[in-house]
Amino acid sequence: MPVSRDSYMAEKRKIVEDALERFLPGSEGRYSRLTEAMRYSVFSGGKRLRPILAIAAFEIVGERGDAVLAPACATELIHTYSLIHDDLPAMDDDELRRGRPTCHRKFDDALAILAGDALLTLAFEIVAGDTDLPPERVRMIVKELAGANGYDGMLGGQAADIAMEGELPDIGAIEYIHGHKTGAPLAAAVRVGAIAAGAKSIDLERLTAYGERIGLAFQIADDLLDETGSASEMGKAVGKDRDRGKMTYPAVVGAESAALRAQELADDAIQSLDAYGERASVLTGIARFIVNRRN
Ligand code: GRG
Repeated sequence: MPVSRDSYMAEKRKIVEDALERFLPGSEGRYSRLTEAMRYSVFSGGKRLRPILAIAAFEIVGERGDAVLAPACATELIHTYSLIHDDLPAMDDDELRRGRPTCHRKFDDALAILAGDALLTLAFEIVAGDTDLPPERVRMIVKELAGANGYDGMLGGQAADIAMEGELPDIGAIEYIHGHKTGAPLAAAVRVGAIAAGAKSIDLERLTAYGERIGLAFQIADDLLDETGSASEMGKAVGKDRDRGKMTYPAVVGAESAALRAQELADDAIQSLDAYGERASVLTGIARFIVNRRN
């Protein structure tokens, strides 16, 4: 019987929370304010979508067990760092994240910068220190995470996003921004799970196609939620993208076409996994979750 997506996500979320607890330093010692700030942002109720995707990719390739946990948690640490820095006054200047004061509001700007940096570096430390995986897989995972989140991935997308604020709508620009800023880290989460499992190139190809499509769908859904969602459900301010003249999918093609495009991408993502039959039920369910979520 296919596993229910919701129970799978809840079970893996708990496993990820416990593993993050083991990987994160405690809040004692001389630098306790720093570790407190790191813990504050990591343990603030995120969906843990990226590590869950990594685990699901690891499992679809036929592996089970804890060897995926360090790379999976690394994706969440990098994600949390990006949220902390994105909320800073020099970026989006947000007061609320996941329904709580943002890291710099709770602590201060300097500590938020340092906490983000510390989470980014910790991500690589836990992957490199992973003795459960063969060294060649560790090397590939480090390269994957660095590439997808670096200048030609998330950071390049963010830089383009800032540079294009207030410019005329342009579908090519928006797909570049979304594909790099959000799509690349999400696709990398899927890929590191597959790499940890020693995936053959055909599996990696299928899962990459899935990851890239859900990555783009995720950001379109997020753009739509920014227009139609509520601040209480989202746990952060909404409507800011339009106010700032951000280049979003609904701003370029309209809300209706954007919603259709997100569903179409989810369908294409699911189709990339046809070869796995019922084994793909969890990843199929996650693709649907990504476009139908309320936060
Ligand atoms: C400033 C380092 C830096 C990067 C900027 C990825 C990014 C680029 C910034 C993070 C904020 C942002 C607008 C990301 C786009 C993707 C997105 C909507 C993230 C929220 O992800 P969820 O919904 O959040 O998975 P939770 O709270 O569930 O973890």
